[in-house]
Amino acid sequence: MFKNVITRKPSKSMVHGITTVNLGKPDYEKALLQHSEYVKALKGCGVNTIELEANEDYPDSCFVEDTALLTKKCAIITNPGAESRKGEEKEISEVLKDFYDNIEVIKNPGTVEGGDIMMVGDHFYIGLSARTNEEGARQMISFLEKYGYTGSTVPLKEFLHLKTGVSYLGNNNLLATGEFLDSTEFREFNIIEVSKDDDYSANCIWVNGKVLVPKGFKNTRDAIIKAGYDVIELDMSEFQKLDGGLSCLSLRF
Ligand code: CIR
Repeated sequence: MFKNVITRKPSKSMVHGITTVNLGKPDYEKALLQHSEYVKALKGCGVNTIELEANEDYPDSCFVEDTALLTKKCAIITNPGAESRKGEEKEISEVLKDFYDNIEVIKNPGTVEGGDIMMVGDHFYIGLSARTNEEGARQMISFLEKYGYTGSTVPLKEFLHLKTGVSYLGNNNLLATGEFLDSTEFREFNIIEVSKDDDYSANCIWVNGKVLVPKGFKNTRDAIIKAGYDVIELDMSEFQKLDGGLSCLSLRF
């Protein structure tokens, strides 16, 4: 169960956020509305929400997931690999002091972004991507082991982050698409397959029994319902324009 969720309001500067897709610039007002629906949905899952103010200095700062890994026993502050995102993690570190006694920090030359880390019980899968390097993963695994957890790496070929293409929904159910459909790392899971055309919807979040799913992906939604979950659909169009999914917009702990 998650008790708390941290989010950060989108900044006006989000229109300058990093993107690899050709969907146009996000509409800021619409993004604010979608973000408030997202926070409302999380509240409906029974969590306490900590809503941080927008930070205009960082166009991608609403994607707060990338700045830390939060576990039951410790917080690990990441070190973003994207140049324009370096520094986002410092502010989160301040906020986390109210919740954690044990705070660890990933240091250069290691880089890690939270979107590359997927928690499955006490094990953490760490994607090796353009944002998370081997040294960052090595530091992350050694911090995890210090607190009794385990970690392993998963090399990425096409996706931005590990969780762009795979989401753990509990009960051994794994939503997966593209390169992760036949990964040896994930072969013990019940795979809920997301088609290539719908690959944006492989990023969903499980929050206390409910699954938040991006709106407009009927096949994915139906497959998740068929697996026994209550689903909440959310319009994510403005965040999709910046390669951002549902998990990216919060830190859940
Ligand atoms: C970026 O490229 O960093 C942002 N535009 C999107 C970050 C998405 N975050 C995530 O998947 N955890």
